[in-house]
Formats: sequence, C-alpha cells, structure tokens
Amino acid sequence: MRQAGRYLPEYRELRARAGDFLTTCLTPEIAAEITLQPIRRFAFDAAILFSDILVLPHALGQSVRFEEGRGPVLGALTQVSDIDDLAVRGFTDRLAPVYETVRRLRADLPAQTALIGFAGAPWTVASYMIEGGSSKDFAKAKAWAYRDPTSFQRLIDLLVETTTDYLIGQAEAGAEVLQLFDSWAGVWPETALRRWCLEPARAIRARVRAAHPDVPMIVFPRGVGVLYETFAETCGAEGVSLDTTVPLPWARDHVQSKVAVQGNLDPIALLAGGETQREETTRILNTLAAKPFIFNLGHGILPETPLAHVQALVDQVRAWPAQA
Ligand code: 1CP
Repeated sequence: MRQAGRYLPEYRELRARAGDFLTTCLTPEIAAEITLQPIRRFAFDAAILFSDILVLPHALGQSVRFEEGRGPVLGALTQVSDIDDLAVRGFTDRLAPVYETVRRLRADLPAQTALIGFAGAPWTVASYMIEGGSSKDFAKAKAWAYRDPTSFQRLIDLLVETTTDYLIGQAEAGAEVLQLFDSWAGVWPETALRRWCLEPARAIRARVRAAHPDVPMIVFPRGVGVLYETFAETCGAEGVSLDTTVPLPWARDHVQSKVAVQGNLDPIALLAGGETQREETTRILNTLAAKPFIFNLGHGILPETPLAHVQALVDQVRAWPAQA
C-alpha cells in the first residue's frame, strides 16, 4: 500500500519544496528519493515505486491534477468520442520519467530490497477518467458500462493494452514485482465484476507474463468478498492482496491455498496503536505467516499515523514467531 505518503515528516518536507503532485511523480530524482525515504527509516523488505495510478490517464492526454484537500481532478470523459481522442500513440514516451525512476531505484536500493512497480487496474482507472475524480457511488462510470457496454469495453480494452505496456516498461527498467490496484472492484455485482475486473486482470497478467515470465504479479481486488477466491483461481497472478475485511481463516483456506497472500492489517488499527494493533498483528501472523505471505496493511496508511506505531509494527513482524 502507499507506504511513502504523508505520515513521514521527510516526505512532507520534500513535497512542500517539489511543486505539484503530478510533477513530483514525473521527476525521477524526487520520485526516487521519496521511494527511498521509508526504506531508510524502517528497512522494509520491499520498496514500492512512488508514483500514482493516475499517471496513466495523464500519459493518455487527459488533464489530471491533484488539488490540496480535494484529491484528483480529471477532465472527465463524457462521450464516446472522448475515448477515441485519447492519445495512445506516444503514451510510452510520456511515461519515460517513471521508467527512469525505476532504473535509478534499482541502482540505489540495497540488493536485498525488492522493488515493486504498479499500475491501476482498468476499471479503477476508468472510474476516475469518467467520474473526473474520486466518487462515492461511481454512478457515471457504472451507468456508462450498463447503458453502453460496447464503448465501455473499448475504454477497458485500451486500458488493458496501455497498462500492459506500462507494466512491461517498469519490469524492463528493473521492477521485480508488479502490483495491480483495483481499489474499486468491490462496487460491482458479480457478472459485471467478472467482465470489468477479473477478465482485464487476467489479460494483463497473461500478456505481461509472455514478456517477463519471471516477474510475479500481485492483484488487489479490494472489496470483492468471496470472489477473492475466484481471483486467486483464475486471474493468473502469483499473489493476491487482501483488504481489511477478509476473514483470516477463510483467506488461509480459500485464497492462500492457491496463491501467496498480502495484507491485511486495518490502517486504522495502526493509527490507533497499542494493544489492538499488537493483537491484530499477532492474529494475522498466526493465521497466515506459515504459508507464502507478505505482511502489509489492508489499504493505504493514514497521514496522521504516528511513526512509533509503524516502528512497533515492524519490530513485531520482524520478531515473529519468537515474540508472538
Ligand atoms: O508509497 C507510496 O506512496 C506508493 C505510491 C502510490 C500508490 C501505489 C501512491 C502515491 N498512490 C498509489 C496508488 C493509488 N492512487 C491508488 C490505489 C491504491 C489505493 O486504493 O490506495 C488510488 C485509488 C490512487 C488515487 C489517488 N491518489 C487518490 C484518490 C483516492 C480516492 O479515495 O479516490 C489520491 C488522493 C492520490 C494522491 C496520492 N498518491 C500517492 C500519495 C502519497 C498521495 C497523496 C499525495 C499527497 O498529499 O502528498
């Protein structure tokens, strides 16, 4: 999850100097430095590239900006011709700074620290492209898909293609693991979920594997409940990232029996700290750590999370099982 973020004073300090958020993402020197900050402080086993899922719509020519206190604001797609106007040709060149950041990082990170590249999944990215930003109900994007599935499919196909190229570009630059974030997968009924989330993830996974068979992929279909098992069975990824609501014994028996799992401490438990944080962490470790497992949060860390809580978590996970 977003491990850099606003909880680190050194991040806030650098962001204040660096200018707008998108420029920060697309300036290799700064993006690499922000990626390294949490590694220096906590020596995590893996670093996640500092960037954002909305760099892709920007590279496709859509206007994207991040407003303080409001989040992302995009020039929303409102009609079919807006999809046709997206600038697929040349989008790879516009992503070149991200590849440069990855190259720098692979050179600067300790050899034992894995570098995770990432992209947004087609549905989650499409939702921002159509809603023009964050949304509570996804009414515009979902209604488009229900009313006119043919043109919506065109947008999803275009995102499958460009996201595949983007992930392959990151692998070629030195990313050793790739994560696909479908943060809003959980808003669909099953049939639509299979079409707009599962199938695109499967297609991206298959195509990236054809180019880079040795680079594992983790998918994060947040909020899909029992369909986590279907993702594990059919999308082809080596790992599945669990959101905070997935029951641990169920995840062990139905998901971890098929692929590696990542997750799923509630970021608010980390914010609260103390006994709850410790007990929840113990529960996760006791249930999942015996099989292929990456300890992580179930969603992004909150900016107001005390550093001492993060340090306590790292200490506890590192000491497991001795002090469980
Ligand atoms: O450690 C890191 O910071 C990793 C880099 C990273 C990643 C993996 C960022 C930086 N964003 C993301 C992924 C991302 N971005 C997702 C998928 C994961 C998730 O569900 O959290 C999504 C949905 C976004 C979109 C996004 N970016 C929003 C909107 C969220 C919403 O509720 O609609 C916002 C506010 C951002 C900004 C952003 N991206 C990243 C950071 C550190 C920030 C905060 C910027 C700042 O204030 O400095």
